[in-house]
Amino acid sequence: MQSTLTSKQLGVLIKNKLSRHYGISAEEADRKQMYKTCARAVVEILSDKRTRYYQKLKDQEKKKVYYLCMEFLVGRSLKNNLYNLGLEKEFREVLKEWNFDLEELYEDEPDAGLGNGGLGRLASCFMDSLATMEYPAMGYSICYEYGLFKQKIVDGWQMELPDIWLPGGDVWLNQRNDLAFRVKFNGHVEEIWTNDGLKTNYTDYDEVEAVPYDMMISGANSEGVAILRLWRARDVDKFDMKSFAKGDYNRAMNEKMNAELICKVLYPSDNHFEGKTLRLRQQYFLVSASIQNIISDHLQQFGTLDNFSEKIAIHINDTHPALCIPELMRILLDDYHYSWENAYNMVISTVSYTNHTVLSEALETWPEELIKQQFPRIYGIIQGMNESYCQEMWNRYPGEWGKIERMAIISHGQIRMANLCVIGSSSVNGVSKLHSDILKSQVFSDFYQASSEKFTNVTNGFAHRRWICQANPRLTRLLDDCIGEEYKKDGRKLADFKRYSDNRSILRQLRDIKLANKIDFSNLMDQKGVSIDPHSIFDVQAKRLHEYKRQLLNVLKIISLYLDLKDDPNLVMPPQTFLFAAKAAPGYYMAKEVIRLIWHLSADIEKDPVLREKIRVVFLENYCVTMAEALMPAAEISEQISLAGKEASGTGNMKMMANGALTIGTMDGANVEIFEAVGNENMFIFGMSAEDVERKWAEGYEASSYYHNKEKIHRVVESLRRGFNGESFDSIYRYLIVGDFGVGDPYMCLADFEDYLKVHQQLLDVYLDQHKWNQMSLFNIAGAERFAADRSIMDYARNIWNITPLH
Ligand code: 26M
Repeated sequence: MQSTLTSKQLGVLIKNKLSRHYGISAEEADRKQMYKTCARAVVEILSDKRTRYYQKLKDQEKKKVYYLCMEFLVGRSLKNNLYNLGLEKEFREVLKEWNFDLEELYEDEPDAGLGNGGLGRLASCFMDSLATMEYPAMGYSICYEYGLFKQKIVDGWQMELPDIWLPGGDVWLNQRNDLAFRVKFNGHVEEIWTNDGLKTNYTDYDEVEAVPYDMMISGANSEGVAILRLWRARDVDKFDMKSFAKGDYNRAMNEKMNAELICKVLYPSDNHFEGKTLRLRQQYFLVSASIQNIISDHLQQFGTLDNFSEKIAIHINDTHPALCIPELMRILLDDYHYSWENAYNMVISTVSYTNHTVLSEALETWPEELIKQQFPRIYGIIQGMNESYCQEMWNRYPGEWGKIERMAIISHGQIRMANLCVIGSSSVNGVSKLHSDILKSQVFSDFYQASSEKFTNVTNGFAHRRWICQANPRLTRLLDDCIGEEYKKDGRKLADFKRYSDNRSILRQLRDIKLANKIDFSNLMDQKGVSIDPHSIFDVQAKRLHEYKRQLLNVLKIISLYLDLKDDPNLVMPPQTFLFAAKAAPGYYMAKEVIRLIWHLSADIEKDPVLREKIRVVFLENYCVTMAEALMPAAEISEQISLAGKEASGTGNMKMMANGALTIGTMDGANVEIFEAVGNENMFIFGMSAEDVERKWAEGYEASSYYHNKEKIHRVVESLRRGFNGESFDSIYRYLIVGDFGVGDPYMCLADFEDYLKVHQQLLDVYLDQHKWNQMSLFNIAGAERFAADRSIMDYARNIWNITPLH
């Protein structure tokens, strides 16, 4: 149901808000004031809609899912909500009367960047689907005061600046003081015998108040509104009056600072674990507040917890919220006096877990001592779970110590969060077919043998209404004309677009649309002082910077072309622009070196008037959701070149294909399923498979032998030592050839290099055949049908959460 609000009513709503908040008329308002006012008007419309929806939800007493995630990469909200409410036209009209341009107002909204990359963006795409399809659901996360840092590049070096999003982003948040909970840290636990048996007594703890800030997310063309509940930490009035009276203001305020530190900033590492105490406190803070909230809501509705797991599913997105398992145990045991066995069964049947990475450096393991010191009661429960699980395995696999040790939650003084998740939940899934297979055969093979029924796959998806309909209106109009609008509700219908694969007029329109989007993007970059030729091929690699994603392999390819052109400036080559967008974790040396290499290579090429006619390299600063929304529709080549077996799924790959880009990539993550969807003839696959990679490691991989024996590789690697734009990249040369501990090139760039070059050349040849290229592009758009997040969510709902939409 779209909102039925006339332009006139809307005008009144906006005028009232302007007068209430600023005491001004619409004619007097500036753009920032008008943006905030429109946002407030949307919030009011959403609140009414939510009230109706929540009544329906309550009446139907359906099972609900709670999605716990340390990150939600929301991006902007105004456009998304107006689109989903079906009110864009009305807003545009009203604003025009006062000489405001809605598109310009959109630009005034800061991104809510409460996430690092794929994991957080996936969570946000899922909220859109949950709301649209009217599943009873709620998301929980932390309201970081600073989201992911803003990136600036100075002379090739990445600089990190704080992301100040709340002034401007705060209009979307509704503070709910009435729903605050207290989270306890530190202190001591004693066990005491009472008449009712053994009791635990928790004393000397510190308390922090968790206050929810709700963000409403409208479903598209539906009655649904999803709530993303973001917790902020507030000091529990511990103001030290004594110190204050003595004039020691710092000490008087001290406690407050500590509490509020918890939600100060998002940790900026992606796929890399660092055992920082504050991060652990953030995780427990999220988990404890959310579980208390879930339990209190459930009790309010049903008056008992006996039906808890029938009515509630709790999903943990990666291991970061894993402590919700012992936290739920704790409450069931200590506050509601369930037996250990009953509590254990209730927890397992409620919780499900998604794994997002197989990288060993990303696996969370926390020192036992730290957990014990921070949350002594939780520690005791983890110990109990560990003992009972090991006992069970001991009975099943007597004498198999090695196996039991691998499956234990606690080992060598470390608590392994992934094992806790697998043991404490009823479902474990990977995020693409290949990734889920690797979980079963490698990462969790012991668990898979013991409880194969727990393991399943749910391939990722993306919010196609956001990433096609909103981001690419030109393509959307063409799709609407060709296949009708049904695909907006049912992504599967995108497949109907295949019918137009021989229609020359449609294929030409596809090319025109791409060019127009490229021109838009070039103009946008022009405003930022970056000049891009919209008539060159847009070859895009946009994702977090990580060794396994192999931005370096892409650079080596570009250097190879660069050297070819230096050797023969008359070489015929269609003009290409290589666009990179990536943030590196601030402490990640090699990632920052790769950014520096890209930057200096770019500067080097810019200085050569002949070269830059053919190849240009552009590093796009500060990649974020809003930039991605402009970039995806303009991309022609999608670089998905991770070392096979390492990228759990990828989701940028899906967004680019849906916008008509062709993929050059390895058989990794969801690329494998893209390949199934479009076939070999519509994709450029190269390099080793995950199995080849395993075999190569087993045989012994020597990067230096590639360097010494392959001429093209030698030439490219040598050029790193000579350097670009006057800067040597000996660090990268050493990384590739010498290695830190004797392992050079740990992500096998050199092993895949020649095949990559060859396939890139094939791609350029195809590009010259415009008809063929457009046809391939069309097959990719149609093939994206299976990657709608709606489909992922239906998979979760049916196979894992056991929930159904409201009716
Ligand atoms: C861990 C500890 C401390 C601070 C941060 C982290 C951390 C944060 C994010 C670790 C991993 C994080 O994200 C992992 C991630 O984004 N994985 C990606 O998930 C996507 C969605 O499933 C997949 O498409 C990508 O392949 C996968 O890399």
